[in-house]
Amino acid sequence: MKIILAIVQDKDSNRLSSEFTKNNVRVTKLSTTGGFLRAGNTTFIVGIEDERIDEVLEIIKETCRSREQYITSPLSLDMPMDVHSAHPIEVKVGGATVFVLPVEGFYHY
Ligand code: 2BA
Repeated sequence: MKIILAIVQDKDSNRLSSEFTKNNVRVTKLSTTGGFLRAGNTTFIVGIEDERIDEVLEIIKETCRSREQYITSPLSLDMPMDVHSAHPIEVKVGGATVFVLPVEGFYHY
């Protein structure tokens, strides 16, 4: 068994939830915040048998899109405000950032 942690954009999270449910993939959703943009995103925790990992990765890949976002405010509150920080910077976010982790034990009481 493995744990798949998938960080996705909020805009894709409902569709991804539905796809997981439709394909009988059990999942837990967390509301998370990206450290760089400091904007909300969604982290899915999926506990899955080894032989279904590719199937789950394919669902994520097919459902999550990458998008351009623009940052117009300074990224750090410690950063002094100057004329340069007012320029919008383009950042490409997603489709999904995915980690696959080993599981030592699984108990369901
Ligand atoms: P954020 O940290 O808000 O990052 C949003 C996007 O900003 C990133 O998209 C990337 O394009 C850019 N970015 C992040 N850090 C940067 C930096 N130091 N310099 C320049 N650009 C930077 P993604 O790479 O698609 O990441 C989307 C979200 O996935 C991230 O939101 C974060 O919540 C998570 N994430 C990405 N890589 C991670 C990692 N290695 N560990 C933990 N979480 C990660």
